[in-house]
Amino acid sequence: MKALILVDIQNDFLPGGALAVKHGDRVVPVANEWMEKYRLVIATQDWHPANHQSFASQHPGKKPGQRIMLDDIEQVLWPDHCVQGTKGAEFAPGLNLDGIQHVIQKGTDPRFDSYSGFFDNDRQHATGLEALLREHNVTVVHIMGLATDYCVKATAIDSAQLGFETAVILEGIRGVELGLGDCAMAMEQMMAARVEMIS
Ligand code: VGL
Ligand code: ZN
Repeated sequence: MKALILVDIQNDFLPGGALAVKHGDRVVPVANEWMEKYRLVIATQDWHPANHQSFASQHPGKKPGQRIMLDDIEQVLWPDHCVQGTKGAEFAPGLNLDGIQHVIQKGTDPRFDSYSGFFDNDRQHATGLEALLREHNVTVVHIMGLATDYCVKATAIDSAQLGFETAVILEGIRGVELGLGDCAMAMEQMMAARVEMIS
């Protein structure tokens, strides 16, 4: 069984959103097209409480893009984004929600960020995505969405490390590129983790 995972295709990651990814909206038609080829489609949803510790607003004097140590893990600080119940946290307009069977929410604990759809960044809490895939006897996982250099990368590497045959859909990803070369580096890191690139 193969599954398609749509990573964080949400308003705040689209142009005009709080944490806009350049051309992020272009992954929407790609998702709608690829969805049709899978019997199991799962969307992850970045779903933060308003006091989430990845928000620069929670750290007086800090600005988005700066880094701090959070429980011994380096954390990039972000603008407030994907706050539970807000428009920014909703899935992108035009995304075919009828084609999605399950939604996995992540980043819900104010203390920990969760780039991967599988685990918190501290790797102490599973989101339930692995259990869901095992329940459906999934062996092959295809991944697309936002953002290449954060949540797509983390989800793909975890998927491969958990033993799923994992591929990323090239035309279906876009990155934040906070630093020049971040997306290229993310591609290298995914390939080093045995993630395939397909199109
Ligand atoms: C993401 C930064 C913060 C992502 C989520 O979906 O890639 N990036 N939260
Ligand atoms: Zn987030």
